[in-house]
Amino acid sequence: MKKEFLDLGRQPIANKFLKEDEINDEFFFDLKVVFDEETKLVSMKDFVKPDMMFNDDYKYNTSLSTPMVNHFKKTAELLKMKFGPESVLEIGSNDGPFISNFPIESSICVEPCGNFSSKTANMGYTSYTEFWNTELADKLKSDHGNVDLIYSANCICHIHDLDDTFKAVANLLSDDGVFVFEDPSLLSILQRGSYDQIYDEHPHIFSVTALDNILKRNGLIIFDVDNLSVHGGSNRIYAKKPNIPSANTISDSVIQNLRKEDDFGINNFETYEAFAKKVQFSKEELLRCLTNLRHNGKKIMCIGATAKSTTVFNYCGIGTDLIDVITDTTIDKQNTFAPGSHIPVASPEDIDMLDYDYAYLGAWNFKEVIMKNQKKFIANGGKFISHIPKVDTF
Ligand code: JHZ
Repeated sequence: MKKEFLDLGRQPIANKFLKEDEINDEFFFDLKVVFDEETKLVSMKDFVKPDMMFNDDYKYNTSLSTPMVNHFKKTAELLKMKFGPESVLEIGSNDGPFISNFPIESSICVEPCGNFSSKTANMGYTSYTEFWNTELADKLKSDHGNVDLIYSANCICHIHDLDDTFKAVANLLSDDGVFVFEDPSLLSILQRGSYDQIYDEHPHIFSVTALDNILKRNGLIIFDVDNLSVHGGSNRIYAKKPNIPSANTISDSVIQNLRKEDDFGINNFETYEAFAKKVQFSKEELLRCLTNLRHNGKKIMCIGATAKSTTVFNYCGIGTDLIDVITDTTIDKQNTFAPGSHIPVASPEDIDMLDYDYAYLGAWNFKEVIMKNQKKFIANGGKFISHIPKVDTF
């Protein structure tokens, strides 16, 4: 039932920023993308073993991103107001920007990366350094009882076995509890052509349509959907147990999102074939743009050593021949080499932006913040390059 539509070539572990002695011993896999005719789910054809990506060396540190910290604070306030939960569990709590808005005594963190679960543990939260699955849910239920709010951001789409994931949630959730999770939206990705949101950590890219199908068969139903602007367009899904008296009726947003996706063609394989053509064109245009600038003697760097930029650089074959250096505010990514492309990653403080003519936006999702911070570069004639929504300089 699974039909392949996109081949993004050989890719490394997207967040595995390398020390010099790791460069010659890198793991690569074939990144192909498939569409499941039955559930309408878009997934990677072959998955990478979770512990190769999520371990004590994991580099994506949410609290270092001010816009995301603000996002999680607002989300926590909204969920408290809407549901007033007495107990909370976060799946994939990273270093705690969401859970830190809830009381220590009634909140639980699940996070497989020990470098981050130790941070929430040090803050006082009960933290399990584990992957989410039915076994862990059973253990949590016997240790703590049912939970009123289970929340997860940019994590559920990282888990291979969705049936097991949702069964585990349904088992642990209180009868009138809510499961709220947000991940990048397939519709936004198709509309923007942001193929770079596909990498090892995202074995699935969610549409509301596919989630509706898969949640239902695991004892949960969607009762509300928020369309968010974070990460280039995400969906926040609200799910609950069916047939249980609850104040939460089904919102119009569910039907509206299903209809919007159907109108766009999310249920048709042809939509994905058209997307694959758009991706190929984007690659050719980006290479043309960077190569022309280089031939004209321009110096190009990149802002944001993102997982997304790993996909772009490896799919397009971009290395130090086109981009000299990447800057990133995450200390653990600094003084490393980007996966696959081996472009050096530096602290923004160590790079004089006035030495560069162009900055490629590795973190195009933070375009406004980045441009606001680069007034001197812009005043000096510096320009930006992005491939989203189409390859362009500005
Ligand atoms: P950002 C991560 O993807 C990985 P990435 C993960 N798998 C996921 O699902 C998504 O997030 C949602 C830096 N930066 O958030 C900080 C600057 O250097 O787009 C970050 O390293 N200067 C969990 O990696 C990176 O850019 C700046 O001014 O694609 C942004 O990473 C700003 C604003 C950020 O996620």
